[in-house]
Amino acid sequence: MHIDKSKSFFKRAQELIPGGVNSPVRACKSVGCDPLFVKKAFGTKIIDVDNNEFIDFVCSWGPMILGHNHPKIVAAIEQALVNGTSYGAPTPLEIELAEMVINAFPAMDKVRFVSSGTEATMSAIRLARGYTGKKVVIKFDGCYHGHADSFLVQAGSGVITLGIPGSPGVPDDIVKNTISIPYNDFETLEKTLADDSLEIACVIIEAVAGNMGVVPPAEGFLQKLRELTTQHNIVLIFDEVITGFRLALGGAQSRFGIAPDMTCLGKIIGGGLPVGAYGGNKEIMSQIAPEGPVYQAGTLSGNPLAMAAGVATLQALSEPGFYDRLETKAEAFAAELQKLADKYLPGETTLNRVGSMMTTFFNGGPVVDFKSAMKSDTERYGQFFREMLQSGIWLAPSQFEAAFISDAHSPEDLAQALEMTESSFKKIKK
Ligand code: KE4
Repeated sequence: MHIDKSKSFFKRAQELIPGGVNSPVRACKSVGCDPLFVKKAFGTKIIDVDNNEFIDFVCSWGPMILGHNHPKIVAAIEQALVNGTSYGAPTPLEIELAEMVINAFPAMDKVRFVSSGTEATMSAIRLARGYTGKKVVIKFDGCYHGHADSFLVQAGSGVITLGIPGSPGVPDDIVKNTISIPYNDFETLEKTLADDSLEIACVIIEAVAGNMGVVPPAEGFLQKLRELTTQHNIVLIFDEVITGFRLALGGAQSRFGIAPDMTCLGKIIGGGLPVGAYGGNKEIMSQIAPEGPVYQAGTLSGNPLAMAAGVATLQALSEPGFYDRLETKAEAFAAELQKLADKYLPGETTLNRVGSMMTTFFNGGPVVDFKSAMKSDTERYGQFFREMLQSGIWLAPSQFEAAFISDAHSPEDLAQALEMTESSFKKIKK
């Protein structure tokens, strides 16, 4: 595979941009190669600057559930574009997207749009602190909620991929108000939430973790979390930046039948353009400026192009049968993947899947939390990643991320991916 142009772009990029990338995990450091630079994408295909073609299972880290360059999304953006790109003033499009989001998430009475998942979660915990007058945030080891200071303790995603312990630059007196406990650990959860001396404002959780690789909640864990946060008057925040509109139209909360006090969204709701959102019941959301005293703002919040892309995306996702079709496809693909793992790497991998998000851990398993995920053989994952890339399959450049199936993945794409997985497994077999 020729990658000369990517190499020269990467060399130049490193002179201008830290690490040559605008988000660390894209640097492919943990999988032992340099990043390829993208020229264009359509459907499930990514074409790099050297005209190599790949079948994409990263889907821009989740947003591209309809595939790249979907004609309906492009048309919606073009239609908005002729009217301008940004006004810094309200538009009817924001109402349209807000109605769609609130209809899909009944636990939300009101929603505020921002420009990233980080902004959504950062604002949600500020609101929870302002609403409760308390200061401590509980998160879970291996969960990642974006790069706001309060979250960079035992975070997932790029933080564990790059082995960054927390992050320099985050003052101790910020971090001391964030307590990270093990995911799926009922006993620690119960003990922590019962400790009134902690003055806990909120608990924030990825209802299905995607940032330590995919780790589902243990049977009853979310129910227990809801029960305890209600009992102790603690705001429960579901970070559904990945799972919102991914696992169902109503996200993980609809799949598991839990009503959190607040929900954070991102990725899919922007249809590939920068959108984040946080919402909750009227009482909590009334505390946000200008209605209430808790401040949050954003120049490009509610950007018309992003709103148009989001509306067109959610319209497509609302079509009858969309999620059944996606589930059937993902389930069948995962079953075949499991057969290959059993045949070539028996007992050496664990496949965790919820809906159309999945991770093959190079780890005998089970993988149920951060500690067990970290037992994975990241060297082996790096080998697998490089073999798959060479054979035209674009996977996440980290063991601790999710692979995504989109509506655009055809039977041929999936058959090709399975064939390349088989040849890669054969090559990395010990
Ligand atoms: P952004 O600020 O990156 O839009 O969203 C932060 C965020 C919040 N919550 C969850 C559950 C998330 O997964 C994310 C971001 N996800 C990572 C990948 N898992 C984004 C990729 C990257 O950092 O480059």
